Amino acid sequence: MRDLIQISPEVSEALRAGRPVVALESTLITHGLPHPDNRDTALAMEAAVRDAGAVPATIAVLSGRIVVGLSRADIERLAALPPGSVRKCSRRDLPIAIARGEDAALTVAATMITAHMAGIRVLATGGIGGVHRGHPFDISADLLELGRTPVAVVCSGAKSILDLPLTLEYLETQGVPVIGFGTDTLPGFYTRSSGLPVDVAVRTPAEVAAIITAAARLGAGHGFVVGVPVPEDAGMPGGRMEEAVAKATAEASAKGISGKAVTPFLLARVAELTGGDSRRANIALLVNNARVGAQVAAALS
Ligand code: PSU
Ligand code: MN
Repeated sequence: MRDLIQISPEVSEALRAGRPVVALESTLITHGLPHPDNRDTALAMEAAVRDAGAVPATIAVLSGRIVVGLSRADIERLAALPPGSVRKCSRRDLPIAIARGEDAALTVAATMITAHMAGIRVLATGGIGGVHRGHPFDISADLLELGRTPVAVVCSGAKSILDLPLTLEYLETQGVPVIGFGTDTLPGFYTRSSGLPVDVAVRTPAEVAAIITAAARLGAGHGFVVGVPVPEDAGMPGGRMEEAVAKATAEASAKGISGKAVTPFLLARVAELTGGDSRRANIALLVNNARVGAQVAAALS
């Protein structure tokens, strides 16, 4: 097992002692944000987890080995790699990256799988993948993973480049509870609300922990979406965002961009079209979600 997965001493000690640990994904470093924002944001997320009293575990595949708890040097190196030079790994890509001894970045789905292997129950990120607009069969593997792996994903909903009503329908089919943290609607990623109702609105990390604990007692194998709105001062007006998203989506279709390239293309294009405002919102919500993830992990432990 040790040549398959390596858990950093800090993370494994925390897990052994029952102290809170929060998993963080690496795709946002290699595919979600440009250098040096990616490095700064990944380090700021780790700092936010620590400030809230938990241990961060950023996860990637390095030289074909799952590493749970990247070092600062690992994060800096991944962040500086040329865009497109590492594999974006979801469930189906993991065995390929491992067998070939690659360095690879993990999506929410692959981070859930590897966090669960390590015994981590909470993951924080920006937005989960979902059902793509106009392409109802392009469904992120994140949604399937949420249905089968017991990890709570603290996020600001699904990226607003997606079809949010269909994404919620799919989560329902997969049996995934959608919890609103301080909100009764699914957050709209760059905007505080999508206007779509969640399954339950809670105000405290303890309430989230109680639901996760109840699922464990039921023997339920599914995960959770814990939706946290982007902080007030960084959120964007819905109309302006919608315009940029519609334009970027049409461009992606016209250019024939497909598969796992779609999400990175849309994120980058929307940032261009909004003069960087969407990226500022993205960074603010990532750091805030890391903090809330730590609070939930603390309530669970
Ligand atoms: N959230 C962000 N930026 C990102 C992603 C999420 O703020 O880059 C990544 C996550 O890794 C997520 C992936 O799992 O996009 C979804 O990709 P796809 O739609 O191809 O499944
Ligand atoms: Mn897809």
